[in-house]
Amino acid sequence: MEEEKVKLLLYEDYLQFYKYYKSLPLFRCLYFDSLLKIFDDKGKCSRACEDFEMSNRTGLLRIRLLRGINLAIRDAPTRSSDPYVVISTANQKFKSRVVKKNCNPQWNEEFTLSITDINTPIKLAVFDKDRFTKDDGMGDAEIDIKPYIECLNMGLESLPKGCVVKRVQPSRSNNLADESPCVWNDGKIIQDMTLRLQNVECGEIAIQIQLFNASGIKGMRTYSLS
Ligand SMILES: [Ca+2]
Repeated sequence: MEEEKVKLLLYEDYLQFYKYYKSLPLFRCLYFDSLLKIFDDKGKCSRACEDFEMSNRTGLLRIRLLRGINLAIRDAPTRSSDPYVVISTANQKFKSRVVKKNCNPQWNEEFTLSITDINTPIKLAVFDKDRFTKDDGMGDAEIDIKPYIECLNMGLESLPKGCVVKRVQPSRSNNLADESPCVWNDGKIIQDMTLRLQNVECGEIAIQIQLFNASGIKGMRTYSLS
């Protein structure tokens, strides 16, 4: 099967595909959410699906940047700031729009990062836009997706809509300002986070995260079909 075709396989197609490979000797299928990988008896990914295996090793993290709360003042004359947010991982960087003269800005912007390893740090930094001088730092924080991943591993299919799966508490090892609920809703989990900015005198950032195709990420538990 061509690589493109395999990439597009969803659950409906999966059974047919599975049946086909099951008919071949030495093949074993592993089922990951709505996608699959084909392995031979030694656990090596089959040559036919090697490309697919590579492309499937990436999860997508959608970060909705909601708002800033009581951000630091960096423009003395106006007693305000012109904040924007930079979200980055090892090889990706996203920048929000600048909200002028507002220490409680509303962004409501979405960014989608590809994630290959749950241990790769995801960083968020806030800056004050300045026209003639270098932009000033307004603090930073790290986004910890591990509690979210733990929720995914819980097997949630039977839960009612709107159910809080987990409440992540603020601690020294995360940048949470408040309790952070992971809510199960219509087959997906959304986690609300209020991040306390560090390396700054004050300020918090409210975000929402959601992970897609997480089963391909390094560090995830995998599910065996047979
Ligand atoms: Ca400014």
